[in-house]
Parts: sequence; structure tokens; C-alpha cells
Amino acid sequence: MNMTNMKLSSSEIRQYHEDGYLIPKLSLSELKLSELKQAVERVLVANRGIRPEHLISVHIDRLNDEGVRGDQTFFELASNPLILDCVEQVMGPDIILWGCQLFCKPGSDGMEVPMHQDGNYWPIRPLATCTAWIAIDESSLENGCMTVLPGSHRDGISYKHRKDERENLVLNQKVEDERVRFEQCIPLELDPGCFSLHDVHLVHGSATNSSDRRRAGVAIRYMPADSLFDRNLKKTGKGAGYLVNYAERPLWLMRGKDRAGNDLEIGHL
Ligand SMILES: O=C(O)CCC(=O)C(=O)O
Repeated sequence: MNMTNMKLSSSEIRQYHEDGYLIPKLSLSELKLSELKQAVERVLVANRGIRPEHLISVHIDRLNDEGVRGDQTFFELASNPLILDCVEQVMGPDIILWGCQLFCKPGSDGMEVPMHQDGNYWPIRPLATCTAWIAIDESSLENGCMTVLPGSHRDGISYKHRKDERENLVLNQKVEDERVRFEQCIPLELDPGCFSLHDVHLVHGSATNSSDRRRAGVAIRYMPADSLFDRNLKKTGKGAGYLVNYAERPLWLMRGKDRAGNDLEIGHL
């Protein structure tokens, strides 16, 4: 990586590793943000039967194998060098794009995301992912921004999760572990076009949106290409509360080399 591609300072990189998350002092251009807002409108119209928090694999520009009609704009976002350069600085040069989900919480009935660790759901071994979460609308405490527990990713601990039986949740399991100090959680408030990065082990979630303002954000999942996306570990199912199809999920090598024998052909038509 040459100097001009370096978007993060060494103290920001240190903060990511110490706290498990980071909000870079960067944002998308007005043009990219407005394209993204238009793409949100398109996918909301194209997927009327699906809760807007559940728009999974929205970067796949067709009716995908998880029942969602995606849009190329999200793939373009995932390919944006601004984001990839940051991911490279915290995760290394070999980068696979393996997931993308639009979490659009409508005003007044936006659903809660229970506090969880992403890795609880994912078939990646060794477990590793950096998520870039891009705010499309303003994301604040009032409309249900993400909250995170700084440092909870340390030592790669997988905390106990329990099935949450409440209805109207985006995910159906929550962390329930006496070692986790929820009172130390902090909100990640973001202006539209800004983004956060978080580690696969970070405990995080978000409250309902009872404000009158929509809160749309898109999470892009990148794994280091020396981890394996193990299609036999968790195949297809509604384990998270909605359909995922890891057996046929396409992977894209965005940078560097695949070093783990990942199948980069499955799911590409
Ligand atoms: O959008 C949210 O509120 C939650 C997102 C989340 O849990 C994630 O990106 O892993």
C-alpha cells in the first residue's frame, strides 16, 4: 500500500485494535451519498414484502438466493477505494467481500438489533471480519444508532448468546454473559455518508427507532483471505431469524490473494 492510499493515522489503527471499532474522519462524496439514497429507494420498492432491516446480500444485482432483489450501487460502494483502503489498513491486504446488508429502520417502527457478536452467526474460520457500516441517513440515539461495547472484541472471546423470544427483532439471539458490562456501551452517532468499522468479536446492537426519522445504514462485510468461508459449517437456514444461504453466497476477492482455498465461483451467474 503506498502512502497516498493510507486513509487512517497510526493512532486510528491503534484505536481500532484496542477498542474493536473506529469512526474514521472521512465521508463519501455528496454524489455517492445521493446515489446510495436513490438505491435505497429502489430496493425498498423492489422488496416490498420484506422488512427493510432484513435486506440481506443487497449488493447482488438480481433476485439473490436469499430472496432479496439487490442493486449494483451497493456493490460499487463495497468496491469504493475510500472504504477498502481503511479496511486494508486494519485487516491487511488480502480482502474478500462476503456480505452486505441494508439495515433500514423506518421512522416510528424500526426494529431493535439485540446486543450480539457477529461471529455467533457466521461460517468463517478462523473467525475474522471487518464490517464497514455506512450511514445513509443521519444515525443518532433518537433513531436507533448502533451502540458498541468498546474492547469487548479483545482476546477473541465468543460470549454466550441466548435465543431472544421477543417478536420484531432484527436478529433472534442476544449476548447473555456475566462477563459483559453493558453499562459501558457507547452510541456510534454518524452523519450521512460517514462510516464506522467494527471487528467480528465486538459486542454491539441497536435500539428500536421510535422517532419520526428513518435510519438507514448499510453493513459491508470483508474477511481476510487467509480465513475460509466454510460452506459446510452453516448452510442455508433461518437461524438468525431470516433466510441466509451461505452454501451459495458469492465471494469476491477485492484485493490481494486468496490464501485459504475459498470458492470464489459459487453463486456467480
Ligand atoms: O444497523 C444496525 O443497527 C446493526 C448492524 C449490525 O448489527 C452489524 O452491522 O453487524
